[in-house]
Amino acid sequence: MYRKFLEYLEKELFGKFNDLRSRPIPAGLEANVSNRKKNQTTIQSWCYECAELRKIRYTYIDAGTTAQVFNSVIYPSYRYDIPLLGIDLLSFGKNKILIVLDFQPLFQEESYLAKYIEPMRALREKYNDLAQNLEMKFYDANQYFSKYLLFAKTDAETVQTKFFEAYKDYISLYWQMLDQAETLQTEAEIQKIVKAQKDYDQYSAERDPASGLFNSYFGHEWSEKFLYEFLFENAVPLAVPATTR
Ligand code: BLA
Repeated sequence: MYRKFLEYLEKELFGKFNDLRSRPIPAGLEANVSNRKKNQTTIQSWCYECAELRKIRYTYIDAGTTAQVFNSVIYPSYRYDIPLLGIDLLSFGKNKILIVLDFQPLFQEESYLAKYIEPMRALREKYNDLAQNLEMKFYDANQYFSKYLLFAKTDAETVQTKFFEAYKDYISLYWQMLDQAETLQTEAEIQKIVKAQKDYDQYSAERDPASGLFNSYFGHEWSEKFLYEFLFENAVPLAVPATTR
């Protein structure tokens, strides 16, 4: 269902960044297969880096008609303060399709939003139908999300047509923002970004609505490793009393 989204992102990356190289994924986390449910489920991940982007990761979950998920985060180099590109495309069964696409702001100050989120406004208006102001149950919409995110419950036809157009437009705008980004000059400015990206990982690892899904397919141990050693590797697992481990 979302393969063409993965392929498009991959082609863009390889076409645009000639220094793109694989970034290691910890052993055992690149892929897994589960037979716990009625459909065999596979999960596969890819990870790259280049001078401008310190971590580009994407994951595909394929449980046949039961579930299809494409999830990706692009983390810019610490020398840039631009938002992360976040993509989460989900499909469960026939009728539950959820798409989320955003430039995820590292800060919520007015000046930051004016610089990096306002440029999304025209696209958000163009794709108004895909921005449904749905309520968030897991995340806080005011942290690491922008007001111009695309977030919609939709159907397969819309995903392949209108949303694919939106996806290409948002990615193109993201590359433009990256091309125009000025490099931070002082160590203090850079350390502020290191911390902000780390905070994003911590927040995301703790809230991730997928952890239940990973647990049910791949077990708790694998899922925790996947979350804390790959998806959000700069997050530190919360201390759990030894007796409940
Ligand atoms: C929701 N994302 C979800 C849900 C799942 C995932 C299972 C809940 C769907 C539901 O039943 O309502 C799945 N999240 C994943 C998977 C991974 C993951 C498979 O991290 C990792 C492989 N989520 C992101 C990113 C964004 C994002 C980068 O990982 C940013 C665009 C957004 N996902 C996002 C939002 C929701 C969601 C906003 C709705 C959550 C809510 O209601 O609070």
